[in-house]
Amino acid sequence: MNYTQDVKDVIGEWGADLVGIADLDPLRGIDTSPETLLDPFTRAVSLAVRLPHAAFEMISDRPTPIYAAIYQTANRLLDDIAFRIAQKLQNDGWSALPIPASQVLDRENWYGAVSHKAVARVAGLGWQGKNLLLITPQYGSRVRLVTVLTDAPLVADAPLENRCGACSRCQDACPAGAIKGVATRDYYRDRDEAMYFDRCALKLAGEFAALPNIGVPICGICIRVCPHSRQVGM
Ligand code: B12
Repeated sequence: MNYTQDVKDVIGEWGADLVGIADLDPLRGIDTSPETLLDPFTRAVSLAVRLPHAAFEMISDRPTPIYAAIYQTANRLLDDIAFRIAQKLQNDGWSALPIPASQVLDRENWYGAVSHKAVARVAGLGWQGKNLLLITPQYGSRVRLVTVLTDAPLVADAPLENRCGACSRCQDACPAGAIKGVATRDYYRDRDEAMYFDRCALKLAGEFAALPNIGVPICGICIRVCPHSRQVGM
């Protein structure tokens, strides 16, 4: 337990706002690239950085250039912290692999190496909301995530219960009409259960990415309207 707490403490000092440990057993069999990605590992360190609240308050019906810049800065920070965690675990005698924060390996079907949200959910950072995003009790969805796979004997955290209830604000606000509003107790088995996925991808990667000074597939509206995101740090 002391080693786990030491690792968590140092990750906090490096700039993470939330950190949890996932047992990888419940995640075996989820889509990964390559398929064998999880095989050498038993645990994942999942961490989140909180995004500036004010950046979301500026968003009305489209992403802003400031949010586009913050998105890229957050990805760099996450990748730096993940690299340092892997370095520390490796120096302590364990194997560790940082997964890039926002790398897309398949631009037709929009997949990364492994879902950071699925890992974060198992690590107890939050639940998977109707907007398909990870919602944390502390900061709602106003966080970005990263994962470090490892075989270090870290003590795993427990998942949290879904707290979306009957809320449909993300569904009502989505500019692509992409959110179905389906409730889940634990997680959506595939993204089509929660979303008309193509509508979201088309809006973000097409129309929004083409806006002046945006250039990346972002939106932020389902994050801004979520009451779990709004109640904090105002
Ligand atoms: C490709 C991608 C996109 C694509 C496709 C998104 C999508 N819905 O899959 C596009 C460009 C459209 C996109 C849009 C957005 N994205 Co994006 N995206 C990614 C990326 C790079 C890969 C996602 C991926 O591989 N998905 C594959 C699907 C199948 O996985 P999944 O939906 O996460 O989870 C599935 C399974 O894992 C399973 N599952 C979930 N939990 C569990 C638990 C267990 C035990 C099991 C067995 C299974 C299981 O259920 C899900 C359905 O199959 C990730 C980074 C990453 N590597 O995770 C960021 C990421 C998901 N994006 C993120 C964000 C914030 C966004 C946007 C809000 C854009 C923005 N920044 O403004 C929108 C939101 C869209 C939405 N509401 O879903 C964040 C989410 C942060 C959070 N708080 O949840 C991530 C994690 C990036 C990051 N480093 O933080 N994104």
